[in-house]
Amino acid sequence: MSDLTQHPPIAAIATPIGEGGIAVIRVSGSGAVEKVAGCFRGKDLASVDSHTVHFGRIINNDGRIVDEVLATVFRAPKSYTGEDTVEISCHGGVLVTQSVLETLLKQGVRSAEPGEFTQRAFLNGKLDLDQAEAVADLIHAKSIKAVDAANQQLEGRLGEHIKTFRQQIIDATAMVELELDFIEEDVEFANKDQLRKLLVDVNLEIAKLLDTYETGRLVKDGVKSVFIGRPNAGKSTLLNTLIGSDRAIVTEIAGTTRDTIDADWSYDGLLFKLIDTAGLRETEDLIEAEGVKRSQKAFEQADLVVYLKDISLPMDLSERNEIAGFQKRADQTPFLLIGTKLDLSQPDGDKHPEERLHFDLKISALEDENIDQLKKLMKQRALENKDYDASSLLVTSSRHRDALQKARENVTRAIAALDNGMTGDFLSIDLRAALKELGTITGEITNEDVLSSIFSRFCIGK
Ligand SMILES: Nc1nc2c(ncn2[C@@H]2O[C@H](COP(=O)(O)OP(=O)(O)OP(=O)(O)O)[C@@H](O)[C@H]2O)c(=O)[nH]1
Ligand SMILES: [Mg+2]
Repeated sequence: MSDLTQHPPIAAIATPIGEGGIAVIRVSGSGAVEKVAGCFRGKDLASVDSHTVHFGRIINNDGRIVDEVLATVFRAPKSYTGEDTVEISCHGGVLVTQSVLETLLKQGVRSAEPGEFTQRAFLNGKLDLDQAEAVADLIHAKSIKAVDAANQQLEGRLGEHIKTFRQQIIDATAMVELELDFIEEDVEFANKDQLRKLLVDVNLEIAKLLDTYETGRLVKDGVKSVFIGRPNAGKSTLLNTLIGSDRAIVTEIAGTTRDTIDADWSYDGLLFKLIDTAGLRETEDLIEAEGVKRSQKAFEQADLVVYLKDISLPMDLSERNEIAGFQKRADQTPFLLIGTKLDLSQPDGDKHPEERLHFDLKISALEDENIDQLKKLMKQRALENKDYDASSLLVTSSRHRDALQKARENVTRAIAALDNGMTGDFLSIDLRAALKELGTITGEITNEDVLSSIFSRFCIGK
């Protein structure tokens, strides 16, 4: 924990810039209360109790009233940052808010960097690093499931797991190092089996946590769902139907969509990043050809592929091969084959029974037929084979995943060293490396670069 007196006061507007009922300006650091008191007309804030709210006026150097405000005082260490903090609620006008901030800056308070309040909370031991990251995730969350995942992490559930792993590895290291002390006497690992079991168990637990990343990533970032198919299949119509607005241009001309079009869509708490693409066909048109290239690229990056086939038209052999090719290339990525324009298709109009394909669902976006089923199917397929419910702890950050993976590799190496009868000092090196990796998740071990990349994601004032 750092020395609270070392942090000079910083200030920032904590609410979005714009007109609103109230805006909040946050001031934190050593001497923060006294600095605010210097431009506050009302009770002497420097002598009030912690966690109290006071009505007063912010007055500038010329004695002019800047605004009527409420000042909430928090004394260290019982504040978000762990430092003396004042939250000033003022009228939510752009100029008023800016003037209050400027008055504070003239008192010798510095403007805060993005995320600096949360960074101080971390440096002052109020939050682990993974919890600080959860604060940013919570702010950026675009779906209820992403909010749930961030809240689990903010509660410290990930940190608890990491601390348990670390403790188990520390125990193992202690066993190894005890043996090292006796190495002169050529003592065999007395507790070799016990040590091995400890390491195998911890690796299994790390692997279980790692397995949640695939779901965690989808929950946090959204399911990249790519609509592909021939021109005129109804891809743009479906995108517009799902999001409920005319985001993409729809015409009866084949080749209408030229570029990929993205739209966020939430369904049942899960965010989908829908991507409409240019219809696939050979074309001499340079712009359309570039569009088709982009469709292929979007396909390669998809978390869910939705191939749309107009079932009012017969399926020719080349399209059939194309679908089979996409299915094969999709490999592990969930793939849905959807028949479109069900309203136009004839029940027994299939003139090519030998080319019949299994459709996951047939829909009409225009007539709203089976659209609810499609939504359910998309969600079900996206999270298929993923052991997940709302209370599951999910690893949602690639930084955490990388560290867990490296920790696991180091423990695996230690187990191999043990099996190969290597001396304890070899095991000890691997176990210490594993501990270091785990420590980077919660922030016991960190460096400036990691911190600045994490906190630069934050807004100013958080
Ligand atoms: N009857 C009927 N027509 C539809 C349906 N869905 C789309 N259409 C029509 O089919 C035509 C093409 O639709 P789009 O959504 O532009 O097709 P697209 O797949 O985006 O086409 P490109 O952008 O050219 O690749 C338009 O005239 C739509 O109104 C449907 O469910 N039923
Ligand atoms: Mg289109």
